[in-house]
Amino acid sequence: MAMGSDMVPVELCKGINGLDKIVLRESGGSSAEVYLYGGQVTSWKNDHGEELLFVSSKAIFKPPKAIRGGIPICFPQFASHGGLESHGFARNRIWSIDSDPPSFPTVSSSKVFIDLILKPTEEDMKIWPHSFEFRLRVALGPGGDLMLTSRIRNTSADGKPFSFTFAYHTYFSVSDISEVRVEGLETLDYLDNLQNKERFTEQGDAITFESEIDKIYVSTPTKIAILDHEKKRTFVLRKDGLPDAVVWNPWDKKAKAMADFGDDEYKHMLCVEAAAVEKPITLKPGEEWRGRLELSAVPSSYCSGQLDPQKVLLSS
Ligand code: TA6
Repeated sequence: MAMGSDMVPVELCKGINGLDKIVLRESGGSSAEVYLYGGQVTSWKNDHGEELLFVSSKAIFKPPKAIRGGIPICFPQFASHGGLESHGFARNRIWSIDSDPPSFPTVSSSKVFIDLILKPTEEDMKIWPHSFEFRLRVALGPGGDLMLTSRIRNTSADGKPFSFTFAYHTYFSVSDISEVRVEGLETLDYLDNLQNKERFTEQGDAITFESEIDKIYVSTPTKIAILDHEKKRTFVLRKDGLPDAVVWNPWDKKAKAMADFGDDEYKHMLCVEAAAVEKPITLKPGEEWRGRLELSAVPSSYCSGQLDPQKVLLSS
C-alpha cells in the first residue's frame, strides 16, 4: 500500500474519547499510533495494514485507568516492586510533545518519529520525590520496524540520586497462544511471580504456553523471537539497556477477573516485555539512562524452513 501524497507521516489527531494521539505513517505502508495519555503506543501495523499489537476490546481509554494493550510504559516502578501503584505512574499521565529534544547520540535511519516528554507534577513529587525528565522517541523504520527509545535524566537540584525499575509492557497480537513459541530464554534464570518471585531456571527448549505465566527472566540475550506458526509470523524483539524480559499471559481465570479484558482474549495475546527489574537503575543528578526497544515482524513460513529461530537469534 504505497503512500499517497495526502498521507501525512506524522499527524496529531483525536483518538478514543477525544484523547490526543499521534499517527505515524511510513512510506512503505506501515503505521503506528501513540496516545499522549501514557505515552502509549496502541497500534503498530505492517505494510498490509495488519495490526501487530493487541489491545483489549474492553480497554478503557479514560484516565486514570491504564489502557489495556499496546505498549504501556512501566516507570518508575515495575509491577509491585516498590511502594507505588502497580507499574508506577507514567502510564497514567498525559505526556507532552517534545518540540526541542536534545540530539540523538546515533544517526537513525528512521525519518518518521515523534518525541514525547514527561516531567513530574507537584502531585507526583509527593508520591515519588524525584525530579526527572523522561524523553521518549517512537519511530517507524523504513522496513516498518517499530523503535522506542527512552532517555531518563535525573534533574534533581538536591544532589540526590534516585533508583527505578522499568518495562516496555508490550502486548503482542497472536493467532492462538497454544501455537506460539518464544525463543531466546531457554536455560535462563527467572523470578516466578506466581510463586512469590522465587528463582528458578528455565528448561532447555523454547517456551510454549498451556497455562498462566508471569515470569521475569533475568540477564537475557538482547534478542528474543516470538514465533506465531499459524500466522507464519515471527516477532523479533531487540533491546538495549534492558537486561531482563517479562513473559505474561493471564490465561482464563485471571482473564475473567480483569474488567478491562475479554474472557477469551488471553488466547490472542502474549506480553513479552523488555525490562530492567532485577537490578534497579540508579541515576545521580545530571546522569541519563537510555533504554531502547526495537520490534520487527518477519513474515515466515516455518515449514519451508525459512525460519530457523536459531538463525534469527544469531543473525544481527
Ligand atoms: O508484566 C506482568 C504483570 O506484572 C502481571 O503480574 C500482571 O499484573 C500484568 O503485569 C498486568 O498488570 P496491570 O497492572 O496492567 O493489570
